[in-house]
Amino acid sequence: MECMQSVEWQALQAHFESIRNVHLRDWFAEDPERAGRYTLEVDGLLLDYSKNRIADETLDLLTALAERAGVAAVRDAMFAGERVNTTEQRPVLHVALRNRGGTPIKVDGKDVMPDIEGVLQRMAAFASAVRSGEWKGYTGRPVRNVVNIGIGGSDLGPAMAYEALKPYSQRSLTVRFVSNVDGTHLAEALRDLDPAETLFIVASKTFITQETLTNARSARDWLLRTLQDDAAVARHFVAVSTNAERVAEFGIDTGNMFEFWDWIGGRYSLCSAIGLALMVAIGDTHFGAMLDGFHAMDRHFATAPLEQNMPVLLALLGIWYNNFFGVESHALLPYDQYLARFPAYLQQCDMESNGKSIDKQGRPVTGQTGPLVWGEPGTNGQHAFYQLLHQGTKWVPCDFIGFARSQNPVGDHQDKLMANFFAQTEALAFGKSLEDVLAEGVDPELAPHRTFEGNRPSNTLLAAHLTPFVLGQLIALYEHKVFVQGVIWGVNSFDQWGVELGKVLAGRILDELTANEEPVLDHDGSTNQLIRRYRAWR
Ligand code: G6Q
Repeated sequence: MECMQSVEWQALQAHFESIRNVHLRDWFAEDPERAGRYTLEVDGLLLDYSKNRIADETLDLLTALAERAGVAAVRDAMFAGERVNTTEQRPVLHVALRNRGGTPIKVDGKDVMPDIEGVLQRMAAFASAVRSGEWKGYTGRPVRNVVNIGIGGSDLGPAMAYEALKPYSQRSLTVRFVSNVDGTHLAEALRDLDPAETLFIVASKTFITQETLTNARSARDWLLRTLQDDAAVARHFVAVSTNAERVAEFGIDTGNMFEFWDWIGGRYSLCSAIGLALMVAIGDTHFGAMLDGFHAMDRHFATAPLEQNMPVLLALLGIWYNNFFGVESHALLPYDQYLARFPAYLQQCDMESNGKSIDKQGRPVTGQTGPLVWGEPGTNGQHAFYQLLHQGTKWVPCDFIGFARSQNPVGDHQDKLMANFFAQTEALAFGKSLEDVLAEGVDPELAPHRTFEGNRPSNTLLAAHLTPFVLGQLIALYEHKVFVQGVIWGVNSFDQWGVELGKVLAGRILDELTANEEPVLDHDGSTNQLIRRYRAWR
């Protein structure tokens, strides 16, 4: 029987009815130990989850649900290389990419670690050659610009991590990421670059993705317009892919290809060769430190008891709000400008993984699955959408992510940033009652507008400093959170048939947009009309 029909689920439903109206103010007033008890620290990453609408019993019941779902067994199966991606019959082994302990991990009886380590070594040698200037372009000049061409899972990870770890990057290199098939993206990325000093990394697992191949072809044309010799391509293009045949067909020497494997999902591929642009930017030592952070969280996830397991806790809290309180979204609010792309990255990780309505057995699920995930860095968001977070009719559970020390200790900026960080979680949880507002002498007519009901939950993740290690921990934390939720909802978190659909549909319409003769259109009336208008205006 699926989890959402289980007695554990029903027990949670009953418990929910009994505590749904309890206010965080009361819970904190009753229990001075609450904050300490609901805090977990793993390798320098602290999670304070006390500002959640939970009691001890909630956690016990949620843990029982995780046990019922077999979270530990499915987790162990994933780590052991079993085919937990059931609809594609593949193992799911992003954890092998950062398996720093060197223990063997087998797929069909073969240890995958030597291949993984071999590619990491090739990446490191290449990154070092580019960084030192030893890798020369076709005219003998060193590389000064690196442009990663990829989309979705082959873009968001390295693009986000490059932004996050910019202070660790070699600043003499310009590193850019081009994903959108909108020609503007490529044009703006290349407009001030010199082809003789520019290296393209074409990152595509399948090497058939329309956007990436279109951008890569146009990049090659741009290069050859100046360098005028096909032989230049070998010095200015490398590929990251699972598909050597297609890479060769495109005209990139497979000697310049960095391999990965079909048991790495696109959105889980940052630690594979997909991270090459990042490694070139920050060097293999910092890249290795990031892998260490991933690995530390992997070990914690694999070994800590469920009730003290950080990814499991985040997953269960998410389920508590999503499935029992009926909230629809989840906000990620990093108080660090370098994490500006972190919400977008995790949006893919979460929404592509658990945005499913059919369970692993092929039946419609009976309850809500993945939430809408969104967010922006603070404090910017405070001057924009936080109004709804504080006083809207719907509420949004939030994860606040902050650091004690800034990468750029300018004056008192960091203390001001973090004062806002702490104040927001406090205000969301405790609000401001009508009596308090009136006691401040506010006009009674205005007082309701200035009242905050509070009881809006949040998690706080705090670390000393945003290092490569901490970034690895944070990403692995959310990857495993999403995994645990997928297990409990009974969906396969590792396929993406909804994404495949777009890849097919666009092909047909493209022919209709570009046909010389007026095409016979048999879409719906709206689509037909829009295509005709586009053809007229194009
Ligand atoms: C990720 C998705 C998707 C994918 C892109 C790019 O999990 O499958 O975002 O990464 O569609 O695919 P390629 O790497 O094959 O070009």
